Amino acid sequence: MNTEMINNSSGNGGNLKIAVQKKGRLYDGSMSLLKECGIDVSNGNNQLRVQAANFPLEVFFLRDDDIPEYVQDAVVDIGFVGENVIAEKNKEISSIEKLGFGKCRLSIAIPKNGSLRSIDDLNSKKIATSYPLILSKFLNEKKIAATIQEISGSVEIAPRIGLADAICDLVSSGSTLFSNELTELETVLRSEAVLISNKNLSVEKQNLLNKLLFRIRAVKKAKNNKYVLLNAPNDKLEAICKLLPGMKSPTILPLAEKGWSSVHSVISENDFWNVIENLKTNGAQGILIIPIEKMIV
Ligand code: PRT
Ligand code: ZN
Repeated sequence: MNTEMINNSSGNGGNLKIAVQKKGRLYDGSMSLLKECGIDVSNGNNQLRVQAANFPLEVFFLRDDDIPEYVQDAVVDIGFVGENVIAEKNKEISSIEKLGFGKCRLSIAIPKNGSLRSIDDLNSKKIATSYPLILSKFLNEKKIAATIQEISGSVEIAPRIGLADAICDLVSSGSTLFSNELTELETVLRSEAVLISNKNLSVEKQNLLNKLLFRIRAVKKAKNNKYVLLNAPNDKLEAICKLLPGMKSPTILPLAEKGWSSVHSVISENDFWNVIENLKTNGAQGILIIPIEKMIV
């Protein structure tokens, strides 16, 4: 598919055009996020582009590698794509917001039982990768003189077939490395899906992007927080409230049983278990944790 096909396929100038990976690891996360933002997009017939039913958004389904260039060239206005692809393609685009899915790392990996031990051992060795630009920057920074062997897929088999001494590839669970008897030596880049944008959006499109961004942030915030309800003896309320800053401050309601209150608040997913343990040691009882659907602060 080429740029002209996409340009010719769209007649509606009032729409914000978003590029989403057609199929692959970012597809589900991208489509769920749009859904959670209340935007209905059906991609039943494997189409190139789909108009959202209830938001001025046109979704283009593309290969992830093409997304930064299409955003730079204003073929589409915005896109969901991995930070690894953004760094490798090195286009003139703005990264707007991390999206919390598609998390992985680009790592150098070496044969488990080989002679390589540290990144300095990579001097004058050959490293296979699909990320030559990111890897060459990394090697330059570390002053390592290795040869980069660019390959487009199945990077993990390169050492076994004698094509390279090490690899630089994406890792998430680590099971691909494990089953190929490779081990991680160094993380080169951490990545997740991000929302990117063209640098020269019209005011109208910028307003639509702001609307979408408002929804994305509400969805993200809700995912990172939980609603907590608990009962506490009144003499412990002060200590418990200090553990629960909430959105403004916790809501406190008297219980039917004298001397006890119900406390409602919001806690962050990050320090969730610590806070729960501290609440318990400070006398909280009957703690209920409830997921939040959207959170607007
Ligand atoms: O067709 P198209 O070009 O759109 O798709 P693609 O095949 O290039 O990409 P795809 O779908 O594999 O990945 C899309 C994006 O998902 C990547 O650019 C990353 O931003 C992100 N992502 C997250 C990953 C992984 N995790 C991942 N584990 N992309 C690839 N992998 C591969 C990795 O290359 C290796 O082969 O999975 C294997 C390792 O996984 P583990 O779990 O065994 O460690
Ligand atoms: Zn790709």
